[in-house]
Amino acid sequence: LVFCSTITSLFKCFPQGKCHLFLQKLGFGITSCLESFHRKYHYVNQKMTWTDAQSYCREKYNDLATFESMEDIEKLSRPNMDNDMIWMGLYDDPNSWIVNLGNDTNSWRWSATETTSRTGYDNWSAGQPNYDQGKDLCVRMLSGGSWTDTFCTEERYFACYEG
Ligand SMILES: [Ca+2]
Repeated sequence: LVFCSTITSLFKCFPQGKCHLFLQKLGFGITSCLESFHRKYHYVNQKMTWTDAQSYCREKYNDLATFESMEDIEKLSRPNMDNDMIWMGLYDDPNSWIVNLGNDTNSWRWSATETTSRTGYDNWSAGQPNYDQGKDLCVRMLSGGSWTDTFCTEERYFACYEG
């Protein structure tokens, strides 16, 4: 959200003609912001392992959900009584594990791109990710929207997205 509002405020200075250079440098950021604007999220009311959920989303929509801002997370509509944790499209490459998810080289990958984050956005719960000796390789989202890494073989409801 901060990321997108920064870009929006830069657009406001455009009439004075002073922001062309900034906008060129932020071109990639704008693309990401617009993609995020067009995203639609779908809650799937079936319990599956992370890998099966990924296959389901790839067949019916684009992929397991990518979230690049709190605004993205707020777009996902979940059933009122759902306090369960759900699968989202983030997973870990155990060969290059490091604790942080940033826009630098690290082990966290979005399913949709098979690459690490473009924006560096994350919403980890306190103390997460904790890797658990290499067994926590898939990411689930709590009802409040924060993330924890866990076993991929758990069967959970999940979120897909398109756009
Ligand atoms: Ca964990």
